[in-house]
Amino acid sequence: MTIYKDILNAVKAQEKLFAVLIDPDKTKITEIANFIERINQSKATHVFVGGSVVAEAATEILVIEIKKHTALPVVLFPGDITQISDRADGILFLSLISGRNSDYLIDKQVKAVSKLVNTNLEILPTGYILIENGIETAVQKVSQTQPISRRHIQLIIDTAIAGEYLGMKLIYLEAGSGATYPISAEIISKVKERISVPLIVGGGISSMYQLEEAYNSGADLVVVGTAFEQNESFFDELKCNESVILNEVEKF
Ligand code: 1GP
Repeated sequence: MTIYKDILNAVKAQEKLFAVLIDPDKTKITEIANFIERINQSKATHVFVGGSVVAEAATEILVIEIKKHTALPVVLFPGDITQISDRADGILFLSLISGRNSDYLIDKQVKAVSKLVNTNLEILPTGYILIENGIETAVQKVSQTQPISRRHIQLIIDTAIAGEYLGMKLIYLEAGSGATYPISAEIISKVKERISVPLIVGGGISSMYQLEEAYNSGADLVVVGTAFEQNESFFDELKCNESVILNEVEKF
């Protein structure tokens, strides 16, 4: 059980964490080795794998291929129980606490148990909070839930605190894949002030400025997916920009 412990240690040491999200549905296996090489050369500390709609078995095939090329922890970020693979190192055990659809609050989690009990995956209980960002995102469509308005900051804070009260070990503020507006600095800093578990932020981050802003506001771990799908040179920015506040995190 090292993934969570390492996240806590990084937070304590004020080191910032960075996850590259790979969507099995949008990734060609033949291009993985090259892509992972770029991840290895960047400041990334984690590889997340998941998507809203993924063909059955695609996740496991992808995870096996990723593990061949990197020592970084591979963490499942599943949109559905079909995306569980014991070839990964851990899983964000998500509950969509911004929504009111019992399927995504508890039902899918119950159904996942029979798969998870036979794996060595490190389970990372995560309060997943979807915040409106200007467009309807895949999470919203698939989960059939409404995101919280980005203007309703007190509700976002209360939802995050409720997640922590329920025992969730991570809070994930999600703007949605390809979001027009990433989570604002104000939301990140206000939530961070009020919770003591590590804070993950993702959705719509596509520039160094946005990445640094998320970290400066209090994000402990930032997730980026679409920016790499659209523009792999984002890796070069991550590698070359020495002003970036990302600190080296010891590889696992
Ligand atoms: C989506 O938070 C992640 O679930 C990452 O979003 O693809 O917009 O980087 P992007």
